Amino acid sequence: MRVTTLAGGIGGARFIRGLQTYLQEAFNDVSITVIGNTGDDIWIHGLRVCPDLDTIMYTLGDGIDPERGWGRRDETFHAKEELQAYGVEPTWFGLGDRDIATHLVRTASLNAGYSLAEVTAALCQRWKPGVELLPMTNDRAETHVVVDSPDDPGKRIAIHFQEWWIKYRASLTAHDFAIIGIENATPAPGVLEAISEADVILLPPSNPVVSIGSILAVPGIQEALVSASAPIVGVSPIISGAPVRGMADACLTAKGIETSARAVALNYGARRSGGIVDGWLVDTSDARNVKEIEAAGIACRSVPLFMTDVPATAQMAEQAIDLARATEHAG
Ligand code: FO1
Repeated sequence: MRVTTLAGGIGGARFIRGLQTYLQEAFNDVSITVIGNTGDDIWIHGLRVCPDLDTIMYTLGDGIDPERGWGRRDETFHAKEELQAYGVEPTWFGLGDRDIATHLVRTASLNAGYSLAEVTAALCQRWKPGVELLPMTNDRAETHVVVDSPDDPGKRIAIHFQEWWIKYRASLTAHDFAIIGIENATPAPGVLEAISEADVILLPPSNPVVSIGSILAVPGIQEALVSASAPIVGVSPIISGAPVRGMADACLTAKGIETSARAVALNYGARRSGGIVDGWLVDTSDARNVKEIEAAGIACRSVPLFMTDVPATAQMAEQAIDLARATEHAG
């Protein structure tokens, strides 16, 4: 059973953790390929940081800080404090001492000419996440957010997604998102094959705009999904009209999408009418939307979607796989 998932950071990583547990119990020969979002990537103090790739690698490799959901467990921030003492900006980014080692290895390897995909595979040799982790692209594709300048509200500026997310906690109204360089980006090696050769393709409950949306924005990836032979099932990141964590609502609003399980499903669209999903899981609290989602051509089930622990997440993953196999993809 070959499963390919697109994934962002914390929500995606936690879902894949449960997917691994379910698949290992239910199938003999299992492989998972994760196509990770790199739109959040940023240069910090000369180091290349890949938040979503690292969150997946650390979560599946058991190096993650379980409370924060990002960065390393048992972390310290002495280097960050020292940089702050020197008055060096940015001071808002939580750069951990253990985490810096990952960025030093990555930056040195990139400077030596290795691709992000090669570097990611090398880092995974230590962390052994149990999945093939591919960046969506090796090329620069950094998400920036168009906001009203805090210093000059009459002016619109684009700030890096991380600054908007961390420094401003998404409190500045996002007028739009621009992924710098995306039009020239190509899918990383293995990405299109992971889509075309999958038995099942899953969209975890990642941020539909800046995580899944950024992956879909890499030229060629959305087309590959539309024409994939595998059924494609998504898991709603919105429960009872609110994101479970993170600030996906601020992102959805910027795109004019209602913050609801139904609206996110319809935004991805039914594959039979040119979209990318054949099936969609909503939480039991959103069961009233199942009929409408089905009417849009998307098979839909309502199941518990709170990833409270690995067993609960494994049950969600089982439901997603089950729905995918029950969904006859017409195309
Ligand atoms: N998120 C925060 O809310 N505050 C931080 O200081 C922070 C630092 C950080 C460092 C490394 C890393 O890999 C992730 C980090 N994140 C932090 C999370 C990150 O901003 C988000 O998880 C993703 O970019 C959005 O999914």
